[in-house]
Amino acid sequence: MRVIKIGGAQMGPIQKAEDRASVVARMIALLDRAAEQGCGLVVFPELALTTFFPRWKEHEADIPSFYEDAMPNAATQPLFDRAKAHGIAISFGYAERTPEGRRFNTSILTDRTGAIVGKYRKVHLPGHVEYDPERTHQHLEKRYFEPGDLGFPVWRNEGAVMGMCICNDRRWPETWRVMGLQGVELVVLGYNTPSVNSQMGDEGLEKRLYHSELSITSGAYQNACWAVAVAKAGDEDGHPLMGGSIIVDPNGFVVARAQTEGDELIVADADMDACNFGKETIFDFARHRRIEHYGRITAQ
Ligand code: ING
Repeated sequence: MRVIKIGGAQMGPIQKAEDRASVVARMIALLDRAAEQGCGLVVFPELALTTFFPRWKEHEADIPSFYEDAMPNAATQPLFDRAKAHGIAISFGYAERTPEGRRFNTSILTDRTGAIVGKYRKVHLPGHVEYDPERTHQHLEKRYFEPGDLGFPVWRNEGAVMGMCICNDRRWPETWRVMGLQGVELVVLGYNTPSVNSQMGDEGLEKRLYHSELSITSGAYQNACWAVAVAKAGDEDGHPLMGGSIIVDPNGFVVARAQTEGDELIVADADMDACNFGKETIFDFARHRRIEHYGRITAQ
């Protein structure tokens, strides 16, 4: 039994004006709650340190102020220190600016000592580059980030094979299978998903929650791995983000689900050996896949 007690630390809204210190304090409060419950790993959302700023144009917000030039840094060091004190591994997303000025939608994974063991840069950027007046709200991730250049790596951490993806990545089966082919046992991801579709106003929240859950449960089942998907939720400056954070087992069943759109911790005991049956039978890739028929997937 390789059981990891996993915490999904859903966060409520972060307003444009909220500073990093206030956000980090909220993250530490969730971390303390997770420590009380004996968690060994806590997963935070995509862009966990700031509001979802890709909804704003340059003249509407101080876009450069939302990026981090180093990680950890002065604002986040207290979070890393608290995680180390608790002996809890963490993962969270943030906007990364490299010394060369390149910008990525990034997430990191630490071990229980607070050391960063993995970094991931979001590959599938939804939305658009130019301002689109037809949309009810903007989604300028293609304007503010480059597609990730690190692929979909996995890392052995805390006795398990772990991988990361971010938000829209979860909707693409290739994301899951590339990690599945590396033996991933736990995929952690954060998301900031608007409650309404900027191009299809009548698409209800229920449908959006369904498509998110469908993407995650399918990815977990089809690759015999655990998945922890954590939302930033609630109303950010008048723009609602959906909740729906879940923990999914290697058979695709939801074993924990957030009930609110605020700061909320969901917890599950995840036995990494529960991945073995699927990987050794129905999804024994070596035995069952027929790659001679799959070429189109990597073609244009
Ligand atoms: N947000 C959304 C997501 O993929 C989206 C964008 C929503 C795309 C719904 C398609 C349908 O969850 C981010 N940040 O990727």
